[in-house]
Amino acid sequence: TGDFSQVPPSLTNPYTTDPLLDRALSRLLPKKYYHDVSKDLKSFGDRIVSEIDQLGRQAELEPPKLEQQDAWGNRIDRLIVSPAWYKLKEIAAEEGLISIGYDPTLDPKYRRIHQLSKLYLFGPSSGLVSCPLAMTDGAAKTIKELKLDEKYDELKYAYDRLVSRNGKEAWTSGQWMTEKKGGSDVGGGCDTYAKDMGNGKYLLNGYKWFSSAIDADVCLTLARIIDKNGNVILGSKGLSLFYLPIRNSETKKLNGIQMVTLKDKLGTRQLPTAELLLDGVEAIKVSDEGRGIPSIANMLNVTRIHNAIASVSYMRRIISLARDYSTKRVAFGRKLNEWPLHMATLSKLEVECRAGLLFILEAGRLLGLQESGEATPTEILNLRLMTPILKLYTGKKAVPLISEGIECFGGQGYIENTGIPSILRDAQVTPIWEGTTNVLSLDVLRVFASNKNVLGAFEKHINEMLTNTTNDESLRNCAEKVKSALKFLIVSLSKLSEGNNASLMQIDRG
Ligand code: MFK
Ligand code: FAD
Repeated sequence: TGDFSQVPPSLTNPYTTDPLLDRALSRLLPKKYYHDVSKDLKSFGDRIVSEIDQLGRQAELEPPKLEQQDAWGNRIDRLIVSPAWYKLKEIAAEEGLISIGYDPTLDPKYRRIHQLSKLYLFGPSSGLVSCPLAMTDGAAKTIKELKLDEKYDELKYAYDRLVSRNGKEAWTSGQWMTEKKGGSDVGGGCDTYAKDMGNGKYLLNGYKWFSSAIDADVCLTLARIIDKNGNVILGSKGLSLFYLPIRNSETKKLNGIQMVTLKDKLGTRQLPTAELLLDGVEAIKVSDEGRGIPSIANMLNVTRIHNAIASVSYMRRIISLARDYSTKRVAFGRKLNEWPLHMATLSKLEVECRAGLLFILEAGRLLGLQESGEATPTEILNLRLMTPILKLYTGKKAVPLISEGIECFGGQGYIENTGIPSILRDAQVTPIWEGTTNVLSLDVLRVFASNKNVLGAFEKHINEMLTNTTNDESLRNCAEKVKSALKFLIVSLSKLSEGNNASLMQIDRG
């Protein structure tokens, strides 16, 4: 008679109901630190359920629009974004989602673990504000690593805002690398040119093909400097890194930028991603000439960790909802969680997701060591090596896992106003942006090719992890098998990267 209605899955505090995070943190953090972090994550988890998740949903339902002209034909490029998006940005600042990673009052060895855990809780409810946060973190890291805050007042001012906890004052940053000719091959594809104005400023002209979170305040981008004879250096060695404010601080007008169009995307619809014409953008050169790519790599290596967080947090969300649903939905006379086959399906997803979370926390641990100055050269190498692997592995796993998770809801998983389909749509970007799987695989080879010690460092790391993990005999046997497989991988990679002079493309062909 149609009078049955299914009890929907409900979102519970993502920290207190996470099956692994709390235990992992109690192992990774000293007791007092763990206590504070745990308290913060618990209250943030409550806020996600009571406030943040609805805002994320609102941002999805009110996608951004671009008004290019006013009624009189004046070019205005007015971006209209959901109020929920701005509120989420404010909450992100207040909650310290960037600042925790840089807060001088916190122990630099552990604060990244805290920050990354918080971002992991935030991800699926964030209305894609996770994207500008990733780039903001990347910009702050670049400023710190290159000591730009010590060299330029403007960058010091920007840094303080990027890491601010004041929701009304905090800034976000963009990351404009991709052009029509190349998003992977940035060196080959970059057609943005920089002219020295002689006053410490450059004027940039070019076209940026994908520019996400275009409501940002500042940006890091790449361009080719035109020398006094009008020549440029081609390839990645011709690129330098530039910092720019997106609007003039007084007039609030766009800084020589035209928003040509907003992209119509499969997912990430909450996120304003624009094509931009750079038509005389005032910018500051912040790297040595020709060192643009290695300089922006500081940003890339951080945004790639954020990407992994996004991938695994989407996995976590779909599994948590599916587990809850399995306690509510009845089929063939039993609740779904009483059917062993359904539980076996969920268990497989759990294993993958938990492995992803541990991998992220390991990256956070190594990043904390690097930033506290306590990392050994081996740990620094391992962080460099693991970052692309973490990003490519979690991104690649997320899409099929979430697809399986959607199937756990049957037909309801396919219905838009459950909010479930957007998880799959949004996750589909994680293997693509911030470097596709193949491009990151080549980055792994780049690391092997550039440093002979990386092989030993990796093996040492694996050995230490296995030694510290367990005394259980069967698990140890299993771990030994994993180790043999990794050894095989290391030896194969070592053979591939033997000729250090070979270009990556040659390695690839090999
Ligand atoms: C929700 C969370 C997620 C947030 C997402 C935020 C939204 C933003 C979305 C974006 O997608 S932003 C754009 C992201 N774009 C990419 O990820 C570009 C993909 N392409 C690559 O990663 C290429 O490998 C790269 C362009 C970086 C380099 O290609 P090349 O031209 O073949 O570089 P080459 O000549 O091998 O290296 C140049 C230098 O950079 C070398 O240093 P040296 O000159 O000192 O030898 C490299 O070692 C160095 N390098 C390259 N990648 C590095 C690196 N150094 C450190 N870390 C790396 N990852
Ligand atoms: P291509 O480089 O054309 O790649 C096509 C295929 O070729 C891929 O499968 C790739 O793996 C493969 N391939 C390429 N080179 C090799 C190789 N050497 N060996 C083997 N396989 C290879 N970029 C920004 O700079 N800023 C942003 O804010 C931003 N936001 C984005 C938002 C969204 C929603 C999306 C989808 C993209 C965004 N991007 C952004 C762009 C993104 O980083 C690029 O699309 C991505 O890096 C891939 O570049 P491409 O599109 O040029 O693909």
